[in-house]
Amino acid sequence: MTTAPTVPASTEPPHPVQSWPDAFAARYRAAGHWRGETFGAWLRERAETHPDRLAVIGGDQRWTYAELDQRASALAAGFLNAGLRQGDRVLVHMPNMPDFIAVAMGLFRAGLIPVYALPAHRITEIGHFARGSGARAYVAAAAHAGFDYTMLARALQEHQPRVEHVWIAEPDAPSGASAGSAPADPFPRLAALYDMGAAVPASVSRGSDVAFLQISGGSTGLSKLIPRTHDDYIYTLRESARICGLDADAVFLGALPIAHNFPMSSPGFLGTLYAGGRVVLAPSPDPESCFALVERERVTVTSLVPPLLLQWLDRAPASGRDLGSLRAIQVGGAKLSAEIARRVRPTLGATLQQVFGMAEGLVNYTRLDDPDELIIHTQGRPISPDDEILILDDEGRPVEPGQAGHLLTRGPYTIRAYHDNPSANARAFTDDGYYRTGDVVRMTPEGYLEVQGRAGDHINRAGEKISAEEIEDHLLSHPRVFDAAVVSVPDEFLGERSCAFVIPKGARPRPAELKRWIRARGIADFKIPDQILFVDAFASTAALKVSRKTLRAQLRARLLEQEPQAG
Ligand code: OOB
Repeated sequence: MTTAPTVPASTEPPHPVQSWPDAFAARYRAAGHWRGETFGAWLRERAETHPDRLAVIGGDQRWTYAELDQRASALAAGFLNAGLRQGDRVLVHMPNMPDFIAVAMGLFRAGLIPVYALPAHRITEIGHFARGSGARAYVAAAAHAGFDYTMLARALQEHQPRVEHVWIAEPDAPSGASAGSAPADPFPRLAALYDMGAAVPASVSRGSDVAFLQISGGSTGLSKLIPRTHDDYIYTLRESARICGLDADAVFLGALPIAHNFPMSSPGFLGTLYAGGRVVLAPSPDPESCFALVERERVTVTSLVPPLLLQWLDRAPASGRDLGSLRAIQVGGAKLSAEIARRVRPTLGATLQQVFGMAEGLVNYTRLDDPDELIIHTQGRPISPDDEILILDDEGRPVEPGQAGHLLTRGPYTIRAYHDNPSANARAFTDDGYYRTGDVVRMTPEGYLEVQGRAGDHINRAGEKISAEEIEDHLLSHPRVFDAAVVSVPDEFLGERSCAFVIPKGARPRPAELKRWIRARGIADFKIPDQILFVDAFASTAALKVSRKTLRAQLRARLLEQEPQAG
């Protein structure tokens, strides 16, 4: 498989590559899955076919396809004029705002490679992504949800001098606000690039090129970088839009952070634009602001995580808003209980679609016309006839039909390797290219998957994935922590929450102090343990050496025994 040609050599970290063996690539092309389309080219094509149709709505912005295309070109030109070169990686750290979409499309157009961080990420995570990707630039919102990203930008440049360029996007100035006053930070404004000339081609990439790096849920240790190609990702957009019935009349509400794979591409904002529909961006996922947008913009589809769905279900009846335009509510990211699933149609008047996917690739959907039983009880079936699914027991043998086992998969849009990470690759992929998802599933006679849980040590907190190991490392950095083990605990609202067992060194610190300590290390808030319990020692067993995995399982069992109603 080929790579983009123009990255200057030697001191550069490896350019992201994504390679399927030739025979597979040939098969996916012959099947028409991979068509050599690129993001830059299809946006231009849409802008030429229906220039005046609305594409993106957010804050006080309403952009047509022609405008989005023009902004993408201006940003592409601006990034290249500043000295970035095709193949360079650019960290994108923005909440749901129209500029996010213009930046993503502008980077694609220039052949630059976005690395998507979530708005909740802080300097530790951003530094990690910058190192891992070798990013040369950082594009962020000025501030969001009370956090100042320009401070983060300063810290990032201090620690990662390779990040030469920073651009800051200002959200809409509230009317009468300090428009025109000089910003307190020294960084150039993204908006200034919109004035640049737009003499760039619609696309400089090939279908087989890596289009962007997505981040993994981080099941062990720190998040890994996931290289996705134009070919493979556009295939999922095309098929997701078809499976979800999106066309030019679709109005998609981006309620979850659109940097996440689910609202990005399943079918998400990209699938909606691919289908010629309209994307509405909610600044926050809270039901009230979302309901107002649904009513005003006649939203037809949105994607939610289970705890958010629960809030929507609780608040919709008394909201006084007209939600009658909603046709489908997609729910994914974490397991949805059947009891809640049942309430969707009667309460929201829309069809539930369960979505079980992962940033590494495989996405499963229940189909809109499936019988209720499948929609309520399963997490759907794969997008593609060429998605290969294995369900294996602990010894690696296929389970009997209908039994639960470890899910492994490969196919036309599931990666074969993480970016530049041999040890993670050795763990996560089999020799014949299957990705070990870490999920435990069973398959119904209809070929639908039911997620039973996770084999690994990560916590799925309302769809946000937390690696136990990563948080233990932060705890262990505290001078009064001797040892720590982080486990998941069932939670009625969040699905799972995190609990840290800590053996103190000398005087026991207060839980609040430990939480402050971890927060001060600059990590996403959702990773801070919900609960901290002090113990004198970890459960001892006959084994002299207990693996952390076993230890976590023991501690979790003990906690559940002691606190059956935990939550
Ligand atoms: C999505 O992507 P990630 O990469 O944040 O997380 C993937 C993991 C899966 O391996 C599974 O453990 C869990 O999230 N998960 C679900 C689920 N959807 C994802 N567990 C149970 N039920 C579901 N419906 O979360 C993601 C990516 C694309 C589309 C949808 C979700």
